[in-house]
Amino acid sequence: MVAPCPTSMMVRTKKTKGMGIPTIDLSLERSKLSELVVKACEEYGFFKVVNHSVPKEVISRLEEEGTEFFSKTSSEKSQAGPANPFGYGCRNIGPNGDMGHLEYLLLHTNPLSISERSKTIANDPTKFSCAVNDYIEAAKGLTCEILDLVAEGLWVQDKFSLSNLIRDVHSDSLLRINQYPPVALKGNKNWDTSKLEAHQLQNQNNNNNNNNNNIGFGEHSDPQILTIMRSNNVDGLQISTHDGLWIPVPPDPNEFFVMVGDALQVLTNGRFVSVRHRVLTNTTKARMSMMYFAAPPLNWWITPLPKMVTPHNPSQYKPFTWAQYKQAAYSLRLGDTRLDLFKIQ
Ligand code: GA4
Repeated sequence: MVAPCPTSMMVRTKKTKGMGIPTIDLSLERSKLSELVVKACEEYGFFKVVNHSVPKEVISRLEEEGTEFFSKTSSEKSQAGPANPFGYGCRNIGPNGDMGHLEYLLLHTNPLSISERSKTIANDPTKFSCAVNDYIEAAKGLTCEILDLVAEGLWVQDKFSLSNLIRDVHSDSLLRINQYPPVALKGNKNWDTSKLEAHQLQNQNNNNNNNNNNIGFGEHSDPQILTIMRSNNVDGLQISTHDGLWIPVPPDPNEFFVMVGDALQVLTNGRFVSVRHRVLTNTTKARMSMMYFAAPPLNWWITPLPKMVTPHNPSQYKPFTWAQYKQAAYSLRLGDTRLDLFKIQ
């Protein structure tokens, strides 16, 4: 378990290598922290947190389990699949033909479902379940801390109104571990992103049906409220700015990246915009990433927080349940902007 929300935190934001990604230091005093979390959510829908309270050992235990699983033979791994939607998947993403250069484990965070799944995933299912459950608890704690800061920064009366959405035992949150094998470049040298500056990336491949072979995970936004992501020290993640510029995100194995999802866009009535992101494969090294996707229970309604709706700023979205939104997401392609279906014209 992660310690409850720290009482004293402050913020320091800095730009990551001049690329503009905000970094927020959670260990400092609280006063301006919420303001800066809101600013980062508004400007990028994405930021990095440092000095969080997730123990290193919780991270390394899950990383070890991931490494052990992905090093198994294909036929051993396929015992844990197919991922429809949960379990082991290889190259297929979702049910509508999207593909990427990756293999993954996609798990529901319900402890019973994890203990059942772990029997097909790990030689030592108890050790696997413990590593997964501890990581989920820690990621959930961090997510709640950030959502409480968001609520405070937006001056929402009930400080816990956002974190309560994911604290519920019936929360539909997910955990995903992705492994991207190294992929050699096919001719096009421009795809060596490590040598490219952000402005050179701007107009490259804004869609998912590219002829290049280095798309690990195609461009999309996450449907959930918030995503907490970390990876090993191998690059590949890129985020899109509001004006369509692709920015590479340097990996940082000890820290977490936070992404605004579609549901938080709705809850804030469009004040935050979910971040579009993608992963390109590395030419020499395997990238392993782990994501906690924070979601409410299936039958909960997603509507803008009352504070975010005024006569001058009416609700932009028709009310929908999380189950309805998921159904829409799974009926569309990965890169589609599914929120359009729920927009009030
Ligand atoms: C994107 C975020 C999460 O990885 C995920 C993905 C899901 C899947 O891989 O099964 C989806 C994708 C994600 C969005 C649209 C639908 C559903 C694939 C897809 C085409 C687990 C999720 O919740 O939505």
